[in-house]
Amino acid sequence: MQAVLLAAGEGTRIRPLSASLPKPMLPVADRPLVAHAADAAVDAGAEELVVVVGYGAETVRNYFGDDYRGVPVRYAVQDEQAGTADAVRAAREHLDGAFAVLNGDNLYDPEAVADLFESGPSVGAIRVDEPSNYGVLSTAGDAVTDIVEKPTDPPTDLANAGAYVFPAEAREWLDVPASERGEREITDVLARAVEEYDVSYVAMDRWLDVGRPWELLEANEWKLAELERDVRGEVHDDADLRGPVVVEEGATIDAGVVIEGPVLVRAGASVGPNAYVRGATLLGEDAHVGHSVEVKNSVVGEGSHVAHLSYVGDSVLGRNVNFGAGTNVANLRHDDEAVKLTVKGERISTGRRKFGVVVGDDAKTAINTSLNAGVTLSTGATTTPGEVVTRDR
Ligand code: TTP
Repeated sequence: MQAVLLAAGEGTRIRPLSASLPKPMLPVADRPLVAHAADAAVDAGAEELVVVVGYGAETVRNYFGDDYRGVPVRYAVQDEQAGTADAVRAAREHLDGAFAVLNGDNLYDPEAVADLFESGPSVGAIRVDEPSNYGVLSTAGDAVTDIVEKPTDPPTDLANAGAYVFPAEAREWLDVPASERGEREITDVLARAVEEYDVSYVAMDRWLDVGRPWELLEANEWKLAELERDVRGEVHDDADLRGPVVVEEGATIDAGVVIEGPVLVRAGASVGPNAYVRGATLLGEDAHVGHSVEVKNSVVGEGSHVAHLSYVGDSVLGRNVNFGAGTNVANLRHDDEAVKLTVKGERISTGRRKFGVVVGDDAKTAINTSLNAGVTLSTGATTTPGEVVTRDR
């Protein structure tokens, strides 16, 4: 079976992190977000991947090439992000037979994806506490009888997890009209499948839709927790690596460093001397964490430097960020309320008691900058020495 991966979106809600990389290419442990969905598809037996690209298409193509783990890869270009059904329509000419569709920005339970591929036509589902925020499945036994968007009176607690196997005929059903929010939705194609076929659902144990910056952190928490200790880089005798720590070949850990897993130090990254890195943390390729720096539960993007006397907690730093000496991040409010973050101009609760900052690519902080919890620094932003930053910039 072919698997269509939807990876044409920019990820406007995850800005500024998506400035130079489309959201599906943001790092989750040792690979881009979309590669986790590709892995689930390949492990489930996909014979071909059809990747729908648009925003940042080249980075996606460069990553997968024309073969991913022995499975041929083709591309379809969606020029305008007109909806998920429209994205699959862009791939239509490549489709031949029953096909699967996975979102390139979702993390799936891989075993459930394998079940889904075996039991098509089918849809992945996740049990949620507040179904009225989701597309909800009506069911009779294992069969889906309907799908309702954000119902006030949800028929079940089974939310649509954005993973589908469609019958070959669905290729002809992709020209659905735009929905109320103006997008051509794949769920309307699913509704047609439910009318004409027996569609089963497969409940996933775990699922995550990465839309906002803190969900990228959550995605890394999930995938870094699956790490097994593997140390290939250069580690000084006086460094102390505890638990599931991965140090890739070409990374260096200097004297006096303590690392408590799960932590992944990617190729070319360097830590120390005298640094403390706590899980779940990803230090991207060529990142540097230097003397007297503590990094906890964070993503430090490729080429970013936190070189001296700093604290970074529960934060996401993009690529080539530079934190000046003494830059400190607050990650907890004194009233113990969940930290809020700006998403498309609106302050939204992250639902997390601990959350630090989001820093766009190429941003630079001056010495002794204090960054308040929930602050976003945009791409290339700078601060002045000693500044206390309490608002986004
Ligand atoms: P969304 O998360 O709804 O959209 P997005 O990725 O553009 O993000 P944002 O809302 O923050 O701007 O998309 C779900 C998945 O489908 C995601 O993997 C991107 C993909 N997609 C397309 O490929 N084409 C489209 O037209 C749309 C709407 C989504």
